[in-house]
Amino acid sequence: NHFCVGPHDDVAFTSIDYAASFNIEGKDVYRAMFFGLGSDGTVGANKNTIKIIGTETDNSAQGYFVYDSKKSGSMTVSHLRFGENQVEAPYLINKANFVACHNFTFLDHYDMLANLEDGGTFLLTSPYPKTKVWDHLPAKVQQQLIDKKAKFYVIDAIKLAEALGLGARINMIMQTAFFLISGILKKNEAIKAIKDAIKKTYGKKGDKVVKMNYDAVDGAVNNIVQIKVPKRISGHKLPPTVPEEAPEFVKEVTAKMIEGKGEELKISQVPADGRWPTATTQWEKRNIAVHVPQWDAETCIQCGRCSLVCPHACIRMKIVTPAELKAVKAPKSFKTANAVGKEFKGKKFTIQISTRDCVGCSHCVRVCPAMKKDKNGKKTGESALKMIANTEAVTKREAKNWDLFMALPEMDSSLINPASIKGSQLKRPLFEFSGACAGCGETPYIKLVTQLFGDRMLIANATGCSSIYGGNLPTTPYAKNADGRGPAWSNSLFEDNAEFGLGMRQSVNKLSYQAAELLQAAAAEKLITKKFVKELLSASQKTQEEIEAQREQVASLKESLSKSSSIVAKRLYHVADYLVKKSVWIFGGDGWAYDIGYGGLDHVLASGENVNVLVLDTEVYSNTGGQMSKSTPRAAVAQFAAGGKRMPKKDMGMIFSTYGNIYVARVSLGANPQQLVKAINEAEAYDGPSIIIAYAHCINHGINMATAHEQQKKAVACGHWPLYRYNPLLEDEGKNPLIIDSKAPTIPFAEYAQGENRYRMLKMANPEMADTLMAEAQQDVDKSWKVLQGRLKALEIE
Ligand SMILES: Cc1ncc(C[n+]2csc(CCOP(=O)(O)OP(=O)(O)O)c2C)c(N)n1
Ligand code: SF4
Ligand code: SF4
Ligand code: SF4
Repeated sequence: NHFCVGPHDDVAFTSIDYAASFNIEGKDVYRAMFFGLGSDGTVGANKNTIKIIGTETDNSAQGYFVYDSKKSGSMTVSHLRFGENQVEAPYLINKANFVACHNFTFLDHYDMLANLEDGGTFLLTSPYPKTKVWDHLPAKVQQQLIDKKAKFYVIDAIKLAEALGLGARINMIMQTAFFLISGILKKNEAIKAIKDAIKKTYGKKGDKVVKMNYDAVDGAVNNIVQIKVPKRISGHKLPPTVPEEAPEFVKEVTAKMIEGKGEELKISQVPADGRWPTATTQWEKRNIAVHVPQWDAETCIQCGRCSLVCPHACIRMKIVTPAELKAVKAPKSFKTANAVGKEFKGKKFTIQISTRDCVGCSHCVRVCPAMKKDKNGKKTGESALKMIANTEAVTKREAKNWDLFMALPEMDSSLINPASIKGSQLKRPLFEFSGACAGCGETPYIKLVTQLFGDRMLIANATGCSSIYGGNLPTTPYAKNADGRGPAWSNSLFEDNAEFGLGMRQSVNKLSYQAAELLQAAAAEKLITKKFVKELLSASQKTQEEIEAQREQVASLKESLSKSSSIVAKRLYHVADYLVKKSVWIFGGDGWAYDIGYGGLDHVLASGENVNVLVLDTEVYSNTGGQMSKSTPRAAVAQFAAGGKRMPKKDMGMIFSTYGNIYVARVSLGANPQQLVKAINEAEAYDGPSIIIAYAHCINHGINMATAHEQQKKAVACGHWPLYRYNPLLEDEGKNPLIIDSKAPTIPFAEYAQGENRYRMLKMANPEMADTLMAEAQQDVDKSWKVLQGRLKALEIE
């Protein structure tokens, strides 16, 4: 009656003991475990392996796949069993014949050989040559290999995949290596079966993709190396999961979950009310990038673009005084340059990369406009940032430099203009190191909003990618500044998010009205002066300095209230913080905004309340694998639109701009970052509802993510994504409220579309339909530009 198996229930005491090594498998069962890096294709490859073995042999097969909710870059563990008889084992593998590690850095973090049985096989992808690999293993792993008399194989799958143009997708190489080493199928049979599976899986993506994967199979055959396990222990000690200086909760609870041992936690260790500490991604340091950027201080023009586009907040900038640098004992490897700009005269500018949080997407490098010059003053092809190998030496050096950078003081906000790219990037992001896909198009927008308003913002987040990487476990990316201030974040449902945000706004309003009333009552009781009440209630809180000034006033109010035993003083003390202006944001994807949450969104925007909506428009339901939404453009292939979408994209910005009292902006980070920063500042400053619709590239578009910003430029250049701002305040000033921020289309829609597999796929599958839809999509673009121009004219003030 009311028992549980697994969780350690020290609250209601319902757990019962079980034997962790319990095993009902027959002797014929072969057990293999694969430790992959999220989105490297390991899980997909293992699903194919099951199909191959299930169809090509008389074996039965079983697979369990374990992974967390990070969109990519975390560890996935595949548990595969094969047997001559029916495999019936409804639990994870605890003794494996074969263990494969698809990422070398995992060895420092996860005890994957604990499950290898004596005499079993260990396959490792390693960047080191045969003669050197042993000495790079942690001592614990060396000892396990020796004690278990393991057979040890290595392959440099990453180098091979890169040479073949597969980037980080090492799945085919590792899958082939598994078949060759395990001997489950004869070599030739295995190769043929894998290639047949490749054709089935990637056929739709075109011959080039199929050929690359065939080459990966052949490459694997020639590159697997067996290493005789030496007797000597020469490796390093395992680093702690999180550093000593991490908070207690992180050391006790988060670290266990990072290690993949969350089931060992006691129920009493988990927060009872569902509130989870923020700012914990900083302790994770996944160090998963194969390549990381390196900054050239001399070439840099200090524009801030690299920091703005980084989806993971790993590249940051600061301006400090030489004395501040001296105070933290900056070594030579800590690079600085003289700060550009009159206001920063005599100061030093620095850019720092957290290489252990970087995911190697290369966006920062690709947007850097500063070109290095050769001796003759001629521009070389290299910018102020370049990708270099993320070696142990780089990790060590940059880890130290990062700590030092973080110890430097934050910028004085009175010296920066937050409405400029550079100014916004001199502010600390309060959303960092999320588990979004490498190069995600959504996260830079969120990060920017937190840089501008994070110390006083509340976020209602719709379900979607942003709720997953935003409220992830084991760690959460919303962070705090040195004063402990950061965004308060919550996710309700997909369908009620706008209303959820409206509720936050109304609660904040109510609490600040209460504070205002109590201020009057406190003055009546002579706890404070009437003058002080007036100052608090009439304070302008438009700039960061004014906000800081109001915070100081509130702090002194609380100080005087704390000395009083009056009921009014006690009540006011608890709501006094609401005298500081709060910024309420509502985040969500297009599936939420255009479709499922549209009714609520319309209601909330029409309410006139001061809420800010940010739509992260990937033009599909990204989190669930790319289903069509009303934002999906005509001609694009998506799930539920396998033959290409036949209807045009809904123009939500235009719809909301007809209300007249809603601030509406359409933005694209890649195409016009300055307009983006301006729009976000304007939307927040507008004392009413605002909506920003942001173009967000996504892996579901089938693009080379490294070139995503070039693709964003084309989306604007072809007229698919015109940039504009509709600001009702301008009308009050006697001006046209609509400002179009992009030029008339300069390239055809097809030129943009051909850069994305979501459009190309249809051309391969059904060329006639593709041509028809493409022509119609061009008409859509032409028409919407005409409508926009017409509206601009119609709104002109006579
Ligand atoms: C009512 C409801 N239907 C379906 C789902 C499943 N679901 C979760 S996230 C998601 C997709 C979200 O897509 P979008 O709003 O475009 O955000 P994105 O993932 O693209 O950022 C879906 C369908 C859900 N959580 N609730
Ligand atoms: S490579 Fe990507 S993740 Fe790394 S710093 Fe540059 S933009 Fe950020
Ligand atoms: S984008 Fe290039 S030039 Fe601009 S701040 Fe970054 S490194 Fe410097
Ligand atoms: S929006 Fe796309 S790129 Fe970003 S995390 Fe979601 S699936 Fe990945």
